Amino acid sequence: MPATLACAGYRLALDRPRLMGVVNLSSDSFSGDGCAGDSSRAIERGLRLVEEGADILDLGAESSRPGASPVSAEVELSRLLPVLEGLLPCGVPISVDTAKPEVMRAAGAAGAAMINDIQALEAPGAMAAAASATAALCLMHMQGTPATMQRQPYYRDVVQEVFDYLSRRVAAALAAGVARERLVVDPGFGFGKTLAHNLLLLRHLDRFVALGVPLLVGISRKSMLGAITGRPVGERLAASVAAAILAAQRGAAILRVHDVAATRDALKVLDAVNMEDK
Ligand code: HH2
Repeated sequence: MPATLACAGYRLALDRPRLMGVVNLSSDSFSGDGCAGDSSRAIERGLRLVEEGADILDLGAESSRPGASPVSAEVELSRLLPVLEGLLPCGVPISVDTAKPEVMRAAGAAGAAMINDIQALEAPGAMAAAASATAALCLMHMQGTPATMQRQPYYRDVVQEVFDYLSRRVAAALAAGVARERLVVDPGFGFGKTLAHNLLLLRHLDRFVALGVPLLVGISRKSMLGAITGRPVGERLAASVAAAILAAQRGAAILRVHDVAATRDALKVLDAVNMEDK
């Protein structure tokens, strides 16, 4: 397993779990903190997350919440580029959450250090667009599309099926000429999965380490936490932090979170406990 992730001009050391802070630029993000076309507010949020300890920032201009409607590449880019440009000097790699090859190309040219694709580079032209750059690539599993994914997710063996899918996408990326040190995989919590599926994936997360590339996990504020705690999205901080720590203990290398400061503190406790073992 690579000990660092190659992200364009950055090399991200993965000797301990890293935090990816979410900056949502859409108007309908499920998490309730979308910066909807307000670039200055988004840049301010990004800078605050870096101050709080984010190791990467993830900019998303198209909501992937269940039932969300897609936006055009033009709209995505008009939301992304000013924020990406404003955050480039912040000192951490900037990831762009997109599935569109034209957005990948433009974001890469503008300095994005990671492409985070919830469709695992399945869109026509996406693999070629991503392979031709030097940004890190996150390949995520999803069953269906955001518009339909929560209607009736079905698996015979969710852990094995997600594992096999990610294994095929890693092989496809390597065959397209992507260096292994640029790859990250993500089981895609909440993307075409019931609560039972999500819990099985989290319980057996350590199995994904065998894929030989770092694991990224995003559970922060998601509806599975609402289903477990009965709390609305604005009150899921404690549950989100607990889920992040459980994922880190099972091998997650990068945690995608909305609440960086709180998760950072919890990771410090985990680090301190793990140090005692060494
Ligand atoms: N989850 C969301 C979006 N992008 N990318 C990865 N790799 N993993 C995830 O779990 C993931 C993701 C959904 O969360 P959010 O961006 O906060 O909401 P929305 O898509 O509604 O803006």
